[in-house]
Amino acid sequence: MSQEREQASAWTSAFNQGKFVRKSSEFRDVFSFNGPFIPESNRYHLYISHACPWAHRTLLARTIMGLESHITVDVVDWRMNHDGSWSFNPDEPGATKDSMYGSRTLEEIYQKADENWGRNGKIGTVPVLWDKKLQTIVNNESREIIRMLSESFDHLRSPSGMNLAPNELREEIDAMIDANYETVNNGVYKSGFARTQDAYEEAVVSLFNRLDELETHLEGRMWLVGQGQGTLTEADVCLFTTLVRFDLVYVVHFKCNLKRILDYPNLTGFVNRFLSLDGVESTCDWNHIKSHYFWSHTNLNPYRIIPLGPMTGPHTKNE
Ligand SMILES: N[C@@H](CCC(=O)N[C@@H](CS)C(=O)NCC(=O)O)C(=O)O
Repeated sequence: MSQEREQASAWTSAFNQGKFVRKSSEFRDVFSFNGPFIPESNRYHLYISHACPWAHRTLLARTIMGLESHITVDVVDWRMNHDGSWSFNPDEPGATKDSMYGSRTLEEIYQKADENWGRNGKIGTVPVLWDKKLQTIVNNESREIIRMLSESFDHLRSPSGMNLAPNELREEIDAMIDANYETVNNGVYKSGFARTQDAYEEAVVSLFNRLDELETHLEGRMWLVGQGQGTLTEADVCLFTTLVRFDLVYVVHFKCNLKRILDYPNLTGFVNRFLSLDGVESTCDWNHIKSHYFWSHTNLNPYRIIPLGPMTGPHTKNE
């Protein structure tokens, strides 16, 4: 069987068991100093949603590396349309217009990159890394985008910016990101979008098993990988964007309620430590995060009621 057919058959089998299966990203080009996507200042643009944990990774990498003056950003409205597509709504606080083309929807951006886009029934996701010069999408897979920044934008990093994937830690970083991806990052979605009791329980149990392991792992450590107390890396970025949404959204909306992050002292310490890094707090739009999930997934929350709580957690700090 071809690899593609094998994947399709695995997808159907998981779907038939009531499991949530994430679609794969379509644009997978990488930067190269030999072209066509040469890493240069003011050539690339990020389309993100503040609600989305995957897009948040890319905004964080840009902030922590100090690349704000080299890579521009637009932010979609937190309201995801019924078909899963995103719109621009400059009237919404925290959202922007499409500063490149004044598009109404992110679908228009995908169509510019692929004229057949839309005919295949696919809906574009955030984040999108856009090349302003060649007017196309370079990549729309968050993990690859942050690695491309670590690898190819290091020469533009600000003096106080950090490289989030030092060579000597790459293997450890990748293993940590892998270990957290299906269980935690995607695990919350697998729990929330499960369509059978068994699929839900399988997801939520492996999610909390992994959180328990991470709680132990972080004992006496600041960051997930590296010697001693650890070094801040992409692995922390990838875990943080899920954990910071957990108590605010996932506990209720995705039924991830065996415990809260607040019940885990080391994970709570990790979230607070990460939040106190320069510029990080300003990348967290609590209203976009919370409103997006409860409003957008009407299959889970048909009346779009947004819970008042929780009354504790990082989102209450500036209220
Ligand atoms: N694999 C992608 C996942 C991106 C993703 O699923 N983004 C969500 C928002 S959290 C999205 O745009 N969903 C729209 C849809 O699926 O139609 C990545 O990590 O970049």
